[in-house]
Amino acid sequence: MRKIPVYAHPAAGWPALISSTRKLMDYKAFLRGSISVLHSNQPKGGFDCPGCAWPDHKSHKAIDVCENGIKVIASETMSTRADAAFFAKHTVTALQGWSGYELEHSGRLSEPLYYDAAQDRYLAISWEDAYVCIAEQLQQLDSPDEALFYTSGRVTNEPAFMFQLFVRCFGTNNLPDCSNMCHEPTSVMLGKQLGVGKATVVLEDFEQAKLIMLFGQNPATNHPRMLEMLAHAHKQGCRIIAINPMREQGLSKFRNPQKPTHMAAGQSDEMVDEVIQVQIGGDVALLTGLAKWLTKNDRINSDFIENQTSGYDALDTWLRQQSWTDVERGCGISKAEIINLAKLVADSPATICTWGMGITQHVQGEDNVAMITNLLLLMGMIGIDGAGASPVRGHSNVQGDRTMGIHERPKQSLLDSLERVFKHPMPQEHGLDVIAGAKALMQGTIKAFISMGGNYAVAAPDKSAIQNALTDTQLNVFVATKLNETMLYPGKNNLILPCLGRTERLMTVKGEQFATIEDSMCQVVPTQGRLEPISETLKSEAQIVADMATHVLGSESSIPWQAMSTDFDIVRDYIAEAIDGFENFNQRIRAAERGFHLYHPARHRVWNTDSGKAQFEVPQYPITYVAAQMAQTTSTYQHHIKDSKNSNNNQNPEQKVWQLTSVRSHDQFNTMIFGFQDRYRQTDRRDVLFMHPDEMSRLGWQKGDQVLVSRQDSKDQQRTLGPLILTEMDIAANAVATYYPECNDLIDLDSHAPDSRTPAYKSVTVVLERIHQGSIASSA
Ligand SMILES: Nc1nc2c(c(=O)[nH]1)N[C@H]1C(S)=C(S)[C@@H](COP(=O)(O)OP(=O)(O)OC[C@H]3O[C@@H](n4cnc5c(=O)[nH]c(N)nc54)[C@H](O)[C@@H]3O)O[C@H]1N2
Ligand SMILES: Nc1nc2c(c(=O)[nH]1)N[C@H]1C(S)=C(S)[C@@H](COP(=O)(O)OP(=O)(O)OC[C@H]3O[C@@H](n4cnc5c(=O)[nH]c(N)nc54)[C@H](O)[C@@H]3O)O[C@H]1N2
Ligand SMILES: [Mo]
Repeated sequence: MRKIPVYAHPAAGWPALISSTRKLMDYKAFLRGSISVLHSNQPKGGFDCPGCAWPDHKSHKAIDVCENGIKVIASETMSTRADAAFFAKHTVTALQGWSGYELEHSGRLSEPLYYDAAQDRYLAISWEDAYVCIAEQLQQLDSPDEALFYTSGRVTNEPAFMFQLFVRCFGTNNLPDCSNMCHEPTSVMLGKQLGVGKATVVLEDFEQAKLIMLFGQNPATNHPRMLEMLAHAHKQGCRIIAINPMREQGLSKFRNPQKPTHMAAGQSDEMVDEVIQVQIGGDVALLTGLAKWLTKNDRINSDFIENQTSGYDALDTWLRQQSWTDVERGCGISKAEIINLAKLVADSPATICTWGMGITQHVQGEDNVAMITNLLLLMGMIGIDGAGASPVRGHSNVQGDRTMGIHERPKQSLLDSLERVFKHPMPQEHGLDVIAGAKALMQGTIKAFISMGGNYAVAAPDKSAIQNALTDTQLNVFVATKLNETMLYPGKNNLILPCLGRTERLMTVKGEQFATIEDSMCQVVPTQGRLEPISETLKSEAQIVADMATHVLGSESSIPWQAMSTDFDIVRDYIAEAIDGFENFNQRIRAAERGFHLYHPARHRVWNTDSGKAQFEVPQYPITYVAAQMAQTTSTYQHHIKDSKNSNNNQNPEQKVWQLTSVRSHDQFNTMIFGFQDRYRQTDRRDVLFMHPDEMSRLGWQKGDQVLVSRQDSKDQQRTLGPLILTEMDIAANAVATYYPECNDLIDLDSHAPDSRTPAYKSVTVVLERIHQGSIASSA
C-alpha cells in the first residue's frame, strides 16, 4: 500500500489560532472580532458563538471559542459593507459570475435594497417602502400556501417564535428549514424510537463514558470545541472509535487552545484509538453486523430490553435473515474486524454514540439512525450516566428553531397551543419542506419566497434549477447579514433586508435585549451581542418580523407584534405559555449562569412513543443498498461503453464507478466560503476530488490529474461536475469525496431519505473520467 502524506500536527493548537487570526485580519475585523471572541460563550452578558451547536463547556474561565467560531465571528464582524455604493459598481448579472468566496467577502449587508430590473442593480429602498411592497405582494396571492418561508438555524429563539407565528397567522405551514437538509433523519427516527428527536446525553456524560463511537462526523473541522471533551475522555481511559470512510487527520491528535501551558510546551493529546473505514453508505451494514454478533452471543442487556423496549423480536428475526456476506459487502469491513468492535461494545459499561452528516445525508439516513439507536437499546445505554445518543447539530440554533415551532409538519398539540394562546386560527394542513418547496418553486405554484437567513438555492440540491425558478416569482425577500448567490436571481419584486448579527448589541426603546438559543444537548442559554451594529440602519430579525406582520396582517391581528420586538420578555412569556418545557422561561433563564436543560423524558426512561416503550426499528432498505446502486450503474455504464463508437476501451469500465460524498473544510461555514485551505486534508484549493492513492494506481491515474465527475439523474439527464483535481486521501476503496456546496448541481431533488426527506448529499453514485493528465499540483 502506498504511503499517504499525513497531517503531522495536532488538531487545534497554533496552526488553528494562526489560521483564524489571519482570517480576522483578512476581514479587517481584528478589533471588532477580537472583542467579540472574548465575549463568546461566556456566562453573563456574552453571546452564544454562532459557529456551531456544541454546548458551552462549564469549566471555562477565559475564552471558549475555537478556530471555527473565530472565523464565523470574523465574517460577521467585518467592517466592509455591501451597501448601495457597492451595488452601484456591480450589476446583478456581473455578481452572478462571482464565486462564493468573493460574495462572502463583499461585506456586511447594511441597508435595505430592492432589485431594479431596468438597471440590473440593487438600489436602496426605505424600510417602509419595502414592507409596503411585501404586504401588497403577499396579500395578492390566491392562497397563503403560495408563499414559502425558509429559516436557517442561526436565528435565535425569540425571533424564530415570532416568525413561525407570523407565518401561521398569515395562513400557511410552509416553513421549510435547514434541518430538512441536515439532522432531520435524526429528529424523525429518535422521535419514533425514544419519543423525543433530540440528544439524550448532556456534556457531563462525556466525562463518564467508557466508549465513544463517532459516526460520520468530523469534529476537528466542524465542532472543534468537542475535541477538548474527546481528548479529556480519552485521557480518562475512554476508548474512542471513529466510523468514517475518511481517516480525518484532525482526529488523531489534539492541542488544547484553552490551556496556554499545553500550547507553549507543544504538548498534544491522543484522541481516536481506531478508525473503521466503512464504505460510503455502509453504516447500516456495519451496525447490523455488530447487532448480529451481540444478539447471537447473548451479550445484550436482556433486563432493559424486556422492561423498557418494544419490537425486539422483529429486529432479531430481521438480524438473523441478514447474511455475513451481505454485511461485509455492505460496509467493506471484515467479519473479524466487526466482531472485535462488537466485543468492545459488549464490554463497555457506558457507551455514547455521536453522529453527524455522514449518517443522516443518505437515502438510508433514517435506517442509519435507527440502527445506532437499536445498538444503544440492545445494550441498555439510554437513561444511565455516561451513555446515550448524541447527534451533533450544526447551526448554533437549528435545534431551538424547531422547538420554537419552525416546522412544516407541526404537531397538532403545537397548533392547538398557539390557537389557545393567541386566539387566532392556525392552518391545519402540513406545509412544504425544502425539497417539496424547491419543486413547487420550479412548478410555479410558489409565488413568494421569504427567507430568514440561509442560502436556500446553494445549500439545496439542484441549485441552478432553483435559482432559475426564483426569477419567476412575484416576490423574494431575504432577511440576511451577508450577500449570497440565492439573492442574485431576482423575482419580479426582490428585497434584501439587512439584519443585526449575533455579535451586535440589540438596543430597543425598552433597553438592551438578550435572546436565547438551544444547543445540541437541549440546554437553553442566553445570548447577548456586545458590538455596536455596523450600520444604524440595521434592524433586528424580531423587528423585521414584527414590521412584516404589522403590514401584512394589518388590523386583523390583535397580537402585540411591536411590543414583542422591543421587549423579548414578552416573547418569552408567550413561549412559556405555548411551548412545552418553557414554563417560567424568564425566571429560569435568569436564575442559572448557563440557562437550563429542557426536560428529556428518555433520560429518565420515560418513553413518549406510540408503544409507551423504547422502540426497536427494522431498516427499510437492504443493507447492500449502495453496493447494489453501484452494480447497477456499472452495468448501465458497460452498456454505454459497448454502444459508444468513440469510446476509449483500454480501461476496465467497472473501475470507474464510484460513490461520492461531500464534506466541509475549516475555511467555510456551509455556503460561506472564508478561504481555500484545508490543512488537515493538505490542500489549498476546493476544486479537488479526494481518492486513495492505491485506487489511483489501480486506474493508472495520478494526483494532479483532472477528472470529470458525472451521473445520470432520476430523469436520465446527465449531470457533470468538474474538472476536479485528483488529490490523495486515506479514504475507503470505491469512495471519493469533494467539497460542498460546489457539487450541489450534481445532486437532484429525488434522492432522499423517505420520511425525513433529507437529500442524499453524502452518497452519490458517479462515473469518473480523466480528461487531463497531471499538470496541476494538488496540494499546498
Ligand atoms: N468549519 C465548519 N464548521 C461547521 C460547518 C461548516 O461548514 N464549517 N457546518 C455546520 C453544520 S450546519 C453542520 S450540519 C455540521 C456538520 O458537521 P459534520 O457532520 O462533521 O459534517 P461533514 O463535514 O459534512 O461530514 C462529516 C463526515 O462524514 C463522513 N462521511 C461521509 N460519508 C459517510 C458515510 O457514508 N458514513 C460515515 N460513517 N461517514 C461518512 C465524512 O468523511 C466527514 O468526515 O458542522 C457545523 N460546523
Ligand atoms: N452537498 C451538500 N449539501 C449540503 C450539505 C452537505 O453536507 N453537502 N449540508 C446541508 C446542511 S447540514 C445545511 S445546515 C445546509 C445549510 O444551509 P443554509 O443554512 O441555508 O446555509 P448557510 O450557508 O449556513 O447560510 C448562510 C447565509 O446565512 C445568512 N446569515 C448568516 N448569519 C445570519 C444571521 O445571524 N441572521 C440572518 N438572518 N441571516 C444570517 C447570510 O446571508 C449567509 O450568506 O446546507 C446543506 N447542504
Ligand atoms: Mo447543518
